[in-house]
Amino acid sequence: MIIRKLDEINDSDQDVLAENGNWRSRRLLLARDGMGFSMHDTLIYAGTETFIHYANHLEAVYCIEGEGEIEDLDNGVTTQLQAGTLYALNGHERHHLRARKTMRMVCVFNPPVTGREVHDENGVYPLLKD
Ligand code: 9YT
Repeated sequence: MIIRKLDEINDSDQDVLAENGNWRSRRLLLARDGMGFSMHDTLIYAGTETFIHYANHLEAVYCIEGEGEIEDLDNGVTTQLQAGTLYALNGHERHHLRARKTMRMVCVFNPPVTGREVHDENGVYPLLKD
């Protein structure tokens, strides 16, 4: 069994800040943990807009604090996000993520991220090997 506490992830090498400062991702479970998915406790900072395209991953995101919106650019649909809302990018949708109040999200990735991924210039996480 694996036990993790956010306190031990904070400020470790599993605590990743986006290069543009828009988000911070505390990566609780990674590829090397062998679960088949990774799980992150992520903060999306108030007032930010981030273009994202997970071309190589499926991601489910459950908002537990804050508020904002996701604009699905492939389908032209904008959805308001608040505590209790989940979105799952089962079609690798290109999207804009905007936070009005800092949002805390539980994010699950399949395949799992290995640890240090940040978005490239196309909003994509590369597929990395362990
Ligand atoms: C919700 C979202 O995609 N935020 C960007 C960071 C990412 N979820 C991560 O690596 O935790």
